[in-house]
Amino acid sequence: MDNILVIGASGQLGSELTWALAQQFGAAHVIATDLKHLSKATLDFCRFELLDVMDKEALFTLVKKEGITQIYHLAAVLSAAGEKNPSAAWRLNMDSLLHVLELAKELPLEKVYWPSSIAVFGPNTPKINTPQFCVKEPNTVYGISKLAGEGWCNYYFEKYGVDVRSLRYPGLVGYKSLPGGGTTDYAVDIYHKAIHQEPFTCFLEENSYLPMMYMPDAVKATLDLMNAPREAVKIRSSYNLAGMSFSPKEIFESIKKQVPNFQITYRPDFRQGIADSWPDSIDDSRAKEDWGWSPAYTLDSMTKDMLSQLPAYFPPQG
Ligand code: AKB
Repeated sequence: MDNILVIGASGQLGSELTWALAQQFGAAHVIATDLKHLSKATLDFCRFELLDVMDKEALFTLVKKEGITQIYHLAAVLSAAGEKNPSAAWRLNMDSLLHVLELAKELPLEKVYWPSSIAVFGPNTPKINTPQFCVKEPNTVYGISKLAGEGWCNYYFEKYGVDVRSLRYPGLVGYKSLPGGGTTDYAVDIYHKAIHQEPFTCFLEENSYLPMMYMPDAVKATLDLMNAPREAVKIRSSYNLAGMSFSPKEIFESIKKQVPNFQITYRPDFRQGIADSWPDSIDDSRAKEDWGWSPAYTLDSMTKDMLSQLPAYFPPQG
């Protein structure tokens, strides 16, 4: 019987993936962990433990005590937040991964999941249909840490047989929680403004294309990869993954079909430079070939679902 530990469970992806894991493995077999107690309210369907993944001893003790067989390590400082404190971002993103990989080797664990990102690509990467294997010269600390992390995952797989699996997520859009510290966060914030009938100020230019994905697709991709037979997972750095690709102008137009009075202004800030260094769209043919990946949502079907689900999770104040 598998016992699952989710690290960073109260984040944007964590809060949704933890629920899906509880459905698959049974709530009694999933332990959600995060730095703050706060997350308990949104994670009351399974056990919650306070855990600072930087505390290697606490991590090892919990994993051994609970007979954990799989770790989903989701804690990270994202792109925009990382630029404000690069050395802290590097330490958290790298040290925590190395703690988990060491643990996986030592015990050993059955499987590890660790997310990478489109942030591994940089200004010299081909921008359209970015291939799985190509130049990667990231210019954010987040991107540098994700690229180094991919190298470590591949290293632990090749040298020690650790079954670690990874996806390069595009920007993720979901209605259950707010993202924090990313460059793609605008694509979530815009829906919040739309349902509250407020105008939206976008921190990216109107024609700035980025790869994006609706959360149900991201959760499905993660479970599909983790449930694939070991031999099917041929890439042990991280898989390119695509859902859709759109600009701020296109998401605005998609929302306007449902909210005709919605308004937007563009005021690009430092995050524009980060967005400019990332791909417009991604070639994920290896994920399709190796473990049968296929996304379900388009921009318009995501917009319809976001606008209908969001008010229940973020009702108007007062
Ligand atoms: C970010 O914007 O930093 C993240 C990512 C693309 O990994 N959402």
